[in-house]
Amino acid sequence: MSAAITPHEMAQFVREGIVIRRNFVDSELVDRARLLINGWYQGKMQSDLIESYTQRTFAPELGTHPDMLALFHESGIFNLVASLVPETQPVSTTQIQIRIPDAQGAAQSAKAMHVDGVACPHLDPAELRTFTLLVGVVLSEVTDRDSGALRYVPGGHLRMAEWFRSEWSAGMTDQVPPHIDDEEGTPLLGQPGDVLLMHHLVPHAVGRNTSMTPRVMAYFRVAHARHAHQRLEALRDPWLEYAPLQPLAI
Ligand SMILES: O=C(O)CCC(=O)C(=O)O
Repeated sequence: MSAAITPHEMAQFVREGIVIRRNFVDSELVDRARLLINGWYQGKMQSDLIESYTQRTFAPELGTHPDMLALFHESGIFNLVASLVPETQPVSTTQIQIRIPDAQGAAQSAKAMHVDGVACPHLDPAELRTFTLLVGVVLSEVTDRDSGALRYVPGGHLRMAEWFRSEWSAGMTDQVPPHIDDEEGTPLLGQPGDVLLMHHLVPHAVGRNTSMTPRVMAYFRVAHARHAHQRLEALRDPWLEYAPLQPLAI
């Protein structure tokens, strides 16, 4: 399988804001990460912190573990990313997100449609914690939408950019406009080792897990080298930070 993004995938990314590479990460890397997370889940997870883990990350102490970062740096993902965003800041941390089975009675809250880092419920609404590209590595089988699948709105990056240009202003508490909030989203179903590349502006949500197994994802947030200086512009121009896609996006 090609390590770089193909022309077909580039066109899909421009249109839908996502590309999925199936069975991309070597099973040995996936197994190492899963072993770590499973050990944490069984031995160290604190039930009174589930809301905080859900808002930020599960297993915070594993975010910089070499076996987690290897999913990004040793799998070939870095090359996929470089063909979309050639100049990036170093990726040095992992967000681990688990959707706990309802049957375990953890009362984990759902996440409504949002784009990361804009009007986050746990942050000052005027503060932007945006980035350029979200990379997700599937670490558990996800067979249907109610097994805790991430749900995304294909093409929503273009609709969000239009909203940021025309209606949004800093400090608003709405995370998305009503026409996005009404969307159910497409569930990301898959197998361990599948990789999602998703434009930061693609709105997404996540809800319940009626299956018997935890749904586990590792996420990496990739920021363009200049992102900290152009957060607002990047919300309004979806291709500002994707130089290789600019010729395709007119
Ligand atoms: O649990 C997930 O897969 C989604 C997480 C998410 O949307 C977020 O952390 O912002």
